[in-house]
Amino acid sequence: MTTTHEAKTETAMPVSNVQDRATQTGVSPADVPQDRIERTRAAAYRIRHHALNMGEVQGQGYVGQALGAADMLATVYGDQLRFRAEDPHWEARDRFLLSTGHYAIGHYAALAEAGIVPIEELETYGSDDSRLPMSGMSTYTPGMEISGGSLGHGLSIAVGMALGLRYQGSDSRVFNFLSDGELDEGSTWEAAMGAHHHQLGNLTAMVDINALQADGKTDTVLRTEPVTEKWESFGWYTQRVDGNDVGGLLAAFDKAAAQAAAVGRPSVILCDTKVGRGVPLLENREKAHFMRIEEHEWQTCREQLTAGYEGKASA
Ligand SMILES: Cc1ncc(C[n+]2csc(CCOP(=O)(O)OP(=O)(O)O)c2C)c(N)n1
Ligand SMILES: [Mg+2]
Repeated sequence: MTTTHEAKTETAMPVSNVQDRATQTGVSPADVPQDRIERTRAAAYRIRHHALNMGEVQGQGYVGQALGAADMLATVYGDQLRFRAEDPHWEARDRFLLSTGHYAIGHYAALAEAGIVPIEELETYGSDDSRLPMSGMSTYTPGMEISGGSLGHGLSIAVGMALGLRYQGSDSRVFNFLSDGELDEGSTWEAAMGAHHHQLGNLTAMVDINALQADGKTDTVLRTEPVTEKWESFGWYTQRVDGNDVGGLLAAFDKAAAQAAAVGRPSVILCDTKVGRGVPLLENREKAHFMRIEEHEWQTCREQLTAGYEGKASA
């Protein structure tokens, strides 16, 4: 590995981010305070940086997805999710379910950023005996609620959890992270129908629409558009945002929370993202689903990431 592995900004998320949900009232990106945007953008930068360092250990991996989804993960973990870093099983926590097991690299980076997994441990990613296997496993990793490698099951589990929490009188929320490939699965739509039927206002789904799947572009594998209308017709409160715009994401998550409390129906945030986002070298790479990155390229990736972040941060 090369040496420059320190993320540029040192401030980490609060170790425990139990927060007053009533304060989250922004309804459009313009309403979201700038310091909240900057804090989330900095967290997303660090998540991307961690993901590059982890990818370098193996020389390859699902790095493009981690870079693309970093803004979504930073928004959820840094701003929305209720958890206690020192007690990942805390009963009153919100649940974050990663149904796309192969996105684990990005999720581990977010868990490290949240203080749930030590940052030093990230370099064990994908190695024998590591708690951080290539595909997310609930029995291995603190904060990993489900084993999600078999795609299309996450939303069904989320529906069950949301129902169970409601029966228990809990105000915990359930967040499910899906990929656009998971929209090919019939089970996703069964779960969507069930969530609406049971008026699960405590459930928020977010879909990473990176327009890519293992076998190629989503619209050539199985066309899922018009995605927004599909979720709407299933009765969900539906928003579609630029998934790489932190201000828009924060506003959308705020609206989802407010909507859920008001009418008790599930929310979905459809996030259009770019694979490899933040690292131009990787943004247009062929075979982006599972990237092979040469030894000499990793440092360039980190430099491009930092240059882009600093440019944005001073804009
Ligand atoms: C039920 C199931 N079918 C097939 C696979 C094989 N598989 C792994 S990743 C993947 C692509 C799914 O699409 P998406 O998550 O959108 O891909 P990405 O954006 O990460 O390229 C597939 C088909 C699987 N893991 N589970
Ligand atoms: Mg995809």
